Formats: sequence, C-alpha cells, structure tokens
Amino acid sequence: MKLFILNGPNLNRLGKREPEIYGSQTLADVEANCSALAEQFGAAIDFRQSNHEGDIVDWIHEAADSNIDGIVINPGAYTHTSIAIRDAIASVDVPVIEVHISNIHAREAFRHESKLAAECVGQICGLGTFGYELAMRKFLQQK
Ligand code: CA2
Repeated sequence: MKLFILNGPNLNRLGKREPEIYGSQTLADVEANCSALAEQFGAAIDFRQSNHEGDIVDWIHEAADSNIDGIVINPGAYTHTSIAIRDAIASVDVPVIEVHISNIHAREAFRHESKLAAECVGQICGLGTFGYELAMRKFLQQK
C-alpha cells in the first residue's frame, strides 16, 4: 500500500508560531510520525508540502496515474477557497481524507466551510497532528 500525504500553504511553518492553535510539532515531526506508522503496516508514504495550489492539483493527478491507494490531505487555507483542488479530487478515483490540525468549526466563520470535504471520504479536524495518523489508519486497515 502506498499513500500520498499532501500539505498545503504555510504548513512548512508548523511548530514555529501559534502553538496554541497548531501545537508544537514541526512538519518534519509529523512526517516522522507518519513514516513510523507506515512502517508498522509495511506501507509506503510520500509526504509533500507546497505553498502553490497548482502543485497540489498536479499531485492529486499524479496519485491517480501512479496507482496510489489513498491521499491524506491538509490543504491549509485552500480548503476554504479552492474549486481547482475540489475538481482535482473529483477527477480521480483515489480516495481522499481531509485533515485539519485545528477545529476549523470552532474558529473564524471563513474557516467553517470546506470546498473539498464533499468530495472526500471524510474530514478529521481538531485532533491535532494525530489526525494525520488517524486518516492513515483508515486506509491502512483496509488491506
Ligand atoms: O487546522 C489546520 O490544519 C488548517 O488546515 C491550517 C491552515 C488554516 O488556514 C486552515 O484553516 C486550518 C493554516 C496552515 C498553517 O499556518 C500556520 C500559521 C502559523 C504558524 C504555523 C502555521
């Protein structure tokens, strides 16, 4: 089993500011946790981050073209704005789980809506960086 774990804009800054919202783990810490979990299951992950919307669209297409079994995505602020990422998710057969570190529903009104969630298997939010591992487990338990 091979999973893509995709991260959107500003997540490369994780652990550097706003620890009260996002915790103290860096994105490298999250990647290490996800890699350790994948290893337990004999799975492989490709963990990526970009600040550019088109990269994320391209990676979703790449997942479909390279027979990836599932995508875990924290789209960052593109969650709330991106029809392009929504259409990319709709254009592939690969199942996608949306993850947010913070509880987007308990924050500013503009974060309450996800343009992507309806095209995803589900959404995990508010459980900190553990949400990435929970999303991975949903895919890993299936094989
Ligand atoms: O809670 C999440 O995981 C978010 O996807 C994080 C995004 C935010 O725009 C979404 O509404 C919810 C923000 C990405 C990280 O932004 C940082 C800001 C300050 C310090 C570190 C990261």
